[in-house]
Amino acid sequence: MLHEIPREKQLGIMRAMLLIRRAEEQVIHFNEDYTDLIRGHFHVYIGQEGTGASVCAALEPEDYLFTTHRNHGHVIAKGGDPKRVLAEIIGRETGYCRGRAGTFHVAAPELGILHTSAIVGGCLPLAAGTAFASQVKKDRRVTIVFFGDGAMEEGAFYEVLNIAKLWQLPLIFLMENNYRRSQRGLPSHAAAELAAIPRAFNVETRVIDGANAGIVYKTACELVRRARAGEGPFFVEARTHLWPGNYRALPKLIAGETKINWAWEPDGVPQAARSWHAESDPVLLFARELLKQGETSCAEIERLDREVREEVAEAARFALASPLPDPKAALDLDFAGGRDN
Ligand SMILES: Cc1ncc(C[n+]2csc(CCOP(=O)(O)OP(=O)(O)O)c2C)c(N)n1
Ligand SMILES: [Mg+2]
Repeated sequence: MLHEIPREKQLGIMRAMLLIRRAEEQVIHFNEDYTDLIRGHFHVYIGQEGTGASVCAALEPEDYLFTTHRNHGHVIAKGGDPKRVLAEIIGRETGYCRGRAGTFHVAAPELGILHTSAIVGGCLPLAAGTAFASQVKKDRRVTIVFFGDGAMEEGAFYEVLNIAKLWQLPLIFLMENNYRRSQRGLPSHAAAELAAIPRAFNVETRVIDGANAGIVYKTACELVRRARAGEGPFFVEARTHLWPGNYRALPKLIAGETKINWAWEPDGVPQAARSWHAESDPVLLFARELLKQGETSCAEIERLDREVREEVAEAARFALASPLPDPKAALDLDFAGGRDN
């Protein structure tokens, strides 16, 4: 699989995955090491990096991306500056949305991320809108909408799936199935197989291992190319195993920060998360794949990780040193054009 992906691309995906992992660990530190830095609860993308990083590596900068309450990883993967992402998460004026959006709604129009909604399924109709605009304008931009398995319980999902197929929109539905809902023990969907639903709407559908970055990248390249050529829409179900620190709405580093050498020295993984890191951690799985392929050494991967850690530490310093928005300006951005309009 990996031999089909240029080495520079492989290392770019590894770097993006590490950047997301280290940034999300920092977000958890923001919550655990400080008081009231993050107001309310939050979600992290740990465990799903193989999907977001690899899909975004197949996109062009001008392509549109929509995401969810679990958005930090997608914004970074689309080229987001970790400084501005972390600053937004802790509500600072230097954040992508000038501190007004916070952890749940990080959006960056300059990266093709026009809006982020924490309403489950909330971005699906908006994604159909940009895909329709691209079709009308013939600008060859593709829209990708990330959402969780839970969004397939929402009515908007079915309307968008239907109209996207009828109008053959350049839209890719990227459903990240982390089985979080079913872990509560209650069935949350009547369908035996979620992928059967888009198939019933005659939407070409792939079910892939979302923790296998190589497979995700290859699938995304093909579908993005075909969506750009007018063959869309497409549906992808990317399956991952829920990171055990993620179960509740206040994620915890139950095994501490990930050590990259666990990829080749698995005995070091603490018992609390041993089986997950050994079998399901997309970052460690991809590092292992690179090593197996033989063109990348442990030292190179460690160097990449060190660089990324420094970048995230610098981003955290930037975010913490940034000012909160001026309370008097709270209403300034309510309406396009300012409060006088
Ligand atoms: C319309 C709506 N209903 C309920 C919620 C509360 N809620 C937040 S996350 C979540 C679970 C969503 O599951 P999924 O879409 O699979 O995302 P995951 O957290 O598993 O990544 C729910 C029900 C919400 N934000 N919006
Ligand atoms: Mg889910």
